[in-house]
Amino acid sequence: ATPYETVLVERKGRTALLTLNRPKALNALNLQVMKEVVGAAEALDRDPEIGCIVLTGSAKAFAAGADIKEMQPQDYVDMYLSDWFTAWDRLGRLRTPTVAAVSGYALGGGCELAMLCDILLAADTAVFGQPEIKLGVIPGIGGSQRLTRAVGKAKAMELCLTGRTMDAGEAERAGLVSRVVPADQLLAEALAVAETVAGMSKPVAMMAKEAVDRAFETTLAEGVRFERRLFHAVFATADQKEGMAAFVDKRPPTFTHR
Ligand code: CO8
Repeated sequence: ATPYETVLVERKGRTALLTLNRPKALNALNLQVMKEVVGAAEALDRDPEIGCIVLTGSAKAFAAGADIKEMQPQDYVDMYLSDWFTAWDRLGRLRTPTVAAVSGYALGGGCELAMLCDILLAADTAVFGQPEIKLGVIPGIGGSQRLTRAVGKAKAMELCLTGRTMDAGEAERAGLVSRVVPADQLLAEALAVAETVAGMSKPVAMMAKEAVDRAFETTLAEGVRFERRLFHAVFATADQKEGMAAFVDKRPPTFTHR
């Protein structure tokens, strides 16, 4: 039995599936959802038997944003003292690869939550946007930064200033999502991607994730240096020996995640 009310946790082999479960509020992200999703994800992140984490919502809504009703009465000092939403940052610091499977609305905090994941798969029904400005606020979980890095300034500015949403096709063309799949195949596809990732050497997958993430944090020369150090380091793993031996022997590798 899962100890959480707003997120369901399932394990399928080396893959874990987190399903947001606040259907009446279209998975609006209140503080309870934040605490539970981040708590569940961090517990899975520490588990060596888990190689990839999938995060999904419902068919209608991945998440329709931060909970507007919860935020409405807050004032500046409330928000500042509690450092409102700071725990979401921890989701971006997980070391295990993550996949967001987005169907329906991914608006505001929902779009930001999807962008905190490593691989973003969209159903053809997905709708992305940062409509906060229509409520008199701005993105608060990294949207102005991650959307701009993902789709470039022109589109990010338009979305953040007008609140216009993007459908799945536009999101794919803009580089926000890696692929669009028919809605009824989204979960199966996301789990298949996760199983593929989880079947790789865990330490090597973690290093690949770290290396790609570094591209957003540093200069090209420093990023390449960082990659080169990790590349050299993978030769200390048993899985590099196994992966290359398997290729030479023309057989599938059996990684031990060491
Ligand atoms: N917060 C709270 N409740 C919500 C939210 C939300 N973001 N979205 C939907 N709900 C609730 C509705 O109030 C409604 O509840 P009830 O049945 O009690 O009236 C229920 O979910 C169903 O919603 P609708 O009836 O509106 O469903 P529709 O199918 O008619 O419309 C929409 C779906 C278009 C998604 C619509 O619900 C909508 O526009 N939602 C709000 C989208 C939005 O503006 N999101 C951005 C929120 S702000 C944010 O995410 C970032 C703020 C950053 C703060 C940072 C602080 C540090």
